[in-house]
Amino acid sequence: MISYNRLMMTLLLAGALLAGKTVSAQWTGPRKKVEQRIDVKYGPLTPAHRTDEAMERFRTYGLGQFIHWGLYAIPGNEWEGVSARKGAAASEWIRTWSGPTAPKDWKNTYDNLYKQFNPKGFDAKLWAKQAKEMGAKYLIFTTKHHDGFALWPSKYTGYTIKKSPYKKDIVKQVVDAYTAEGIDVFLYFSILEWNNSNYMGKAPSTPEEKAKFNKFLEYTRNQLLELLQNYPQIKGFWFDGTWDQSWIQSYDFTYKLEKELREKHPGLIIGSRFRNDEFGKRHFDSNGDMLGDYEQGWERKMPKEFEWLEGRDWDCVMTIPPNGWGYMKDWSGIYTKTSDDLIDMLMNCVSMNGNFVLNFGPDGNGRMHPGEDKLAKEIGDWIKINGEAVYGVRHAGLAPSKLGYFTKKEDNLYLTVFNRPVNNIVRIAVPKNSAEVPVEAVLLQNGQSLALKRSDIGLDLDKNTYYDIVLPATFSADKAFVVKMKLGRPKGQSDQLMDAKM
Ligand code: JFZ
Repeated sequence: MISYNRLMMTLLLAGALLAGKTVSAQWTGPRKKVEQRIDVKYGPLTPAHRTDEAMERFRTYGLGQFIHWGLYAIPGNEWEGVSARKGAAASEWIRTWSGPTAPKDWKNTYDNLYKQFNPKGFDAKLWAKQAKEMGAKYLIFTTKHHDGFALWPSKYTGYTIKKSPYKKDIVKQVVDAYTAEGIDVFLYFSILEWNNSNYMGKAPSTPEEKAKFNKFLEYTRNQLLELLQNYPQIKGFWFDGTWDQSWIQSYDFTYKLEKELREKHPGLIIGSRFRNDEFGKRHFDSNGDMLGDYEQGWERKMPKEFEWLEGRDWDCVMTIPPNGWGYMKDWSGIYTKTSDDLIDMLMNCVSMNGNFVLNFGPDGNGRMHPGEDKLAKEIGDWIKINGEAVYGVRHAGLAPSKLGYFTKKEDNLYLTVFNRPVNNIVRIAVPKNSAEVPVEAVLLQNGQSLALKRSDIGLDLDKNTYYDIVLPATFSADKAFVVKMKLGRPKGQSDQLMDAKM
């Protein structure tokens, strides 16, 4: 059976190949250096590393929540007892269901789902409260996914929440509720639309096509300005569906639009998935300069090495099932990530200066999946104890440890231990010339002080000094735990080891 992931990538790749273009950055290694810089007119509009308040705040989030909600929540990846797993790339892609398992006249059924969208159990305040309890500092919420259905009463299309029996503005309720909880809101917005007659995937060529697509571009601009006007509290946009040639060829329009959005909304944060340069280079322009404020390509994946990031800001958005962002009623027969998996990913991200964004897909009634409720609670319980190692921290500048992940804040160093050593010695390797070394250690969860000593283990050519922290044999933990260290000046030299003469 072909996996969702493979199917999704196949679809994306097929689209790109049909359009005669190669797929750019795949986030599988360090970026290639550009040999010679060329003149790029449609490059970045913002500095590679913004230092304003909004962006500094982005760097402290640590954990975010993604919510995919729309008409696809009604089927929940199945229809009349038949699973869409074999026929659609992901639950929120269910409109594209095809092949032998697809229901008859499925697209038409899907396009009429709005007539039954009436989530009586929806309470934005409950979601926001849960997100707060989980420890999320920002939310990315789908205002409109690829099906084009707007969860706000947009003036620019008839295909909105207003036409549903529910009627009320969902985006407003979500923005207000999360903002009231002190959680920053970012709006997910898909450019591509599957059933908008003015949209096309290929670059428009005839005058008729060009006129049509220009209408679509104007519509996109109107909707984005409308969102900024309606929900002025938002901190940014999370763009998607920007890979088609029609959009790629509209680089002059998208450049001006980004400029306009930023002018209208100072501090606005936009990721690298919004636009491309005049040579069709997405995420990074032809000179390798990032387009947008943070790297938006770490989707269901993470950099293996901190160095690959070259200091850039980034987020990692993650599903609980292998793939599938919208509601999936049936979680059986697939691996769904555990809170240990997710906390591991969270710490991996923050140890490399990234934010980890966990996706939820509420059902057609507005309720989270019971599995999501459970995970939110478990993550929240863990973060309440260990949050100090998560928020506002930076990469520690130490070589990765096999035991877990380092994070750092001022003169505090944290090691979140996922792999407890059998000898109970948490060994921290610090380069010999370090001005700062661990001088004190405690268990973050209860403040218990831990014995710490320096060990020169006598490895020839070793450039490190080791600080050994002893875990009490009586200490037991069934989840990851954090060793918090104070950093200070090294205390004098160790005794000279007897050197062999060779
Ligand atoms: C997109 C959407 O198609 C999907 O439904 C979901 O909303 C997700 C967050 O974003 O899917 C993508 C987009 C880009 C890549 C992979 C999946 N990519 O660049 O690897």
